[in-house]
Amino acid sequence: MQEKSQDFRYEVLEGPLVERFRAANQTFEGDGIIKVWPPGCAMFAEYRNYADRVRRLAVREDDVWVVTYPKSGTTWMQEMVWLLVNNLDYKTARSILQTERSPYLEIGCWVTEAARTKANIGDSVREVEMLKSPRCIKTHLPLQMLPEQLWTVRPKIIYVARDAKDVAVSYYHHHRLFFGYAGSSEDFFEALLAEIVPYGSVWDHILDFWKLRHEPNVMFTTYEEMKKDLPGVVKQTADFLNCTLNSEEMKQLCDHLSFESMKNNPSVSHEIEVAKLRGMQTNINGEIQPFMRKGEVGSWKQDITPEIEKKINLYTKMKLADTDYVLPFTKENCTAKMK
Ligand code: PPS
Repeated sequence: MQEKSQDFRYEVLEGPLVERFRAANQTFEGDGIIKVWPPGCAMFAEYRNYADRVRRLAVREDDVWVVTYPKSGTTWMQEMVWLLVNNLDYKTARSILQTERSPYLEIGCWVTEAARTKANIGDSVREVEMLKSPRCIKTHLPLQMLPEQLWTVRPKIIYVARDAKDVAVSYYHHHRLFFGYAGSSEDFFEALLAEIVPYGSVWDHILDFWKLRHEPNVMFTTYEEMKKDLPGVVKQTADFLNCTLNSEEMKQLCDHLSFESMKNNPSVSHEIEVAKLRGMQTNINGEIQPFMRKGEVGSWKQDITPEIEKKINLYTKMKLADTDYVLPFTKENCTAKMK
């Protein structure tokens, strides 16, 4: 395991909360979770083998980067972007997995190299390096861990934010699905608030990109806006990517991007990838919900207790104090001028 880095310091996290979280995630290996400094972001321990390579990645001018905190509508935006960039090629979109068309830069760090080799999972950074242009790249990395060249080459970057409570619930189910998380949802939410889950603080992640939303190569939108006005976000994204759509094309794309359509489309529903990883999981009680789970705004109300709700509200208030971030998420708020 590489411990030294040109740009980062690593801290193996310890303590009862970390131990409980690590043990509950049955497929976490080795050191489990580390903190990467700067920015002080919790990450899979294996990321030590990726950090410098990601930071030095050769960025291309015609790349399109979809950047999000996990569970914020990444897959949805990736599908929109890939189709816009590839002349609405539905045939390829349906026949080749999205994970190949629009790779997840750092997914290799989910497991150790040995486990990756055993499960026949490739080196994700290498896959991105080998991808033909124009590349559509997915990443959940926070700003300070992204390739340096993003700010010299300046490709298009699309950031999607989602309300922290919906993220929290979706991320909890994600851990059950992908990492065999067998702890309680309360423990998971406490871990999220303590910023010891992979990718750390949802609000720090969002706020860093919120500050960049007026950069000409950055588009900032939200899951909530996509739910409220999908054609509006498709139009905004198409304009951003210099694509034009007639009304028939717009309708067909919005149909393809509907929750029902994506849920029933194995190229994007992640069913195939889940099946590949599920062999590594054991002993999870209760129902495991699919990746395409609910696709709603505000469904957290069914899953978060009033006590946790209060804690998340307080956390949100603290993180948003002294910022000009405006809740609730609306198009107007997203495009509001910085103070
Ligand atoms: S990941 O694993 O971080 O890449 O997940 P991500 O794609 O960011 O987020 C998954 C959540 O997005 C929902 N989703 C959708 N909602 C509405 N419409 C469409 N087409 C759509 N596609 C994905 C998915 O259901 C997850 O949210 P939850 O709340 O868990 O249902």
